Parts: sequence; structure tokens; C-alpha cells
Amino acid sequence: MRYELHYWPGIQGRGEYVRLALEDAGAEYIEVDSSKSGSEPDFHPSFAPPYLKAGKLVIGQTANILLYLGPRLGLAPKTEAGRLWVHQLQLTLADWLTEAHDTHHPIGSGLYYEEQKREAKRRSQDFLANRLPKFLGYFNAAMKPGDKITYAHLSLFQVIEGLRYAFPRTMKKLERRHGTVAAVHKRVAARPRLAQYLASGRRIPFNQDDVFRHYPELEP
Ligand SMILES: N[C@@H](CCC(=O)N[C@@H](CS)C(=O)NCC(=O)O)C(=O)O
Repeated sequence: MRYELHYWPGIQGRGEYVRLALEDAGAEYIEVDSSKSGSEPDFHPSFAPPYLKAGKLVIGQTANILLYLGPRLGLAPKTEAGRLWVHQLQLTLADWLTEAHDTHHPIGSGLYYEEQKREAKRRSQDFLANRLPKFLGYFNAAMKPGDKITYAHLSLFQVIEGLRYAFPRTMKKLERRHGTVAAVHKRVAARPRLAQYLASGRRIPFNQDDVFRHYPELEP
């Protein structure tokens, strides 16, 4: 199967969660620029990218794409209970990602950061003081260091990478208290195909147009 990943060019964004799974499995895929007119399918259209074309299937919503790919790429448990659990973790990661995004765009994603700086500062304060520790604590307890790696582990790696970029000082402090999360991050980064991908030119660097952004003034 040759997959088509339709997403914005130049950012990791939510497409990266799909890329990590495809790269880890050594799957064959091409990227299609979803901003090009005519790229949007009329069959099962997506509200927003990423979406995946797999043969005749068109699948939108990141967690839904991974629900489909997981078993095919050897990145999901075999049992129904196991698959639902990994999907649950993925949906929680999606919530976390959205809250991280909202630290720099708390009022509207259609507005510039400069138009919502004051609100971004307040939102970031709350995120760093309350929400970030709560999410980290949850994943630290929910995941076990020796678990078989699933797509949700790859996505947790990506969230941690993004948060380290956005809030380096806070993450340095908090990660010390969340050893399991740090261990999962390390295990994922060491997976041979992923390590190769991460060091390659295919991995788009974090940047200020992306979901995770580094504005030093948002971190105390
Ligand atoms: N819940 C969706 C969110 C998709 C989403 O927000 N995509 C962003 C890029 S990462 C986008 O293009 N949004 C445009 C919009 O919401 O109008 C998912 O997880 O895939």
C-alpha cells in the first residue's frame, strides 16, 4: 500500500503524528500539499488536514488516521480493549496538543499572535502551572516503562519534543518528576527507523508557524 498524507507543507503540525507512525514502520507514503486547490476530496471530506488516502479510503482526524494505521503498521495491540485504550490515549494527546496551541492563540487561530499577546500570557501561565503538570502526571501514571510501543507512544514523544521547544525551562524542571514519560521519550527516539528519520532532512524543524511555538515571553 502506498499511502498519501495530505497536509500543510513546512510544518510538523498534526501531520507529524502520522508521519512518525509511517516512518517507524518503514511504510511507503507520499506527501500531498493540502493547500493546493483541487486536493480536497469530495468523498468523505475532512474539516481540516491532515487526512490520509489509503486505496479507496479517505480518512480524516489525526486520531482516526492512527486508529486505522496502527494495526497495519504493527503499532497497536491486538485486542479490542487494547486498541480502545491506545485510541483513548491518542485522543487525550490531541486535547493536550490543542491546549498547547492555545497558549499562543487563545482568542482565535485566524488572528496573529501579536493581536492576542496579553491573553496568550495569561493562558500560558495557567497552562504551565496547572494543565501541563496534570497532563504529564496523567501520562506518567498511565504508561508503563516496559509497554510495547504503540502509535500513542510515538505521539507522546512528539508532544514532549514540542513542549521542550516551546517551554524549555519549565519542561526541564517538570520532566525530572515524570520519569516514565522521559523514559518513553528516550525509547521512542532510539527506535532505529525513527532515529534515522529524526536526523534526516525529511523531519521539518520546529518553527513559529507551527502548533508548538517558542515565545520566550510566555514562559516565566
Ligand atoms: N481534530 C483535528 C484537528 C485538525 C486541525 O486543526 N488541523 C489544522 C492543522 S494542524 C488546520 O488546518 N486547521 C484549519 C481549521 O481548523 O480551519 C485533528 O486532530 O486532525
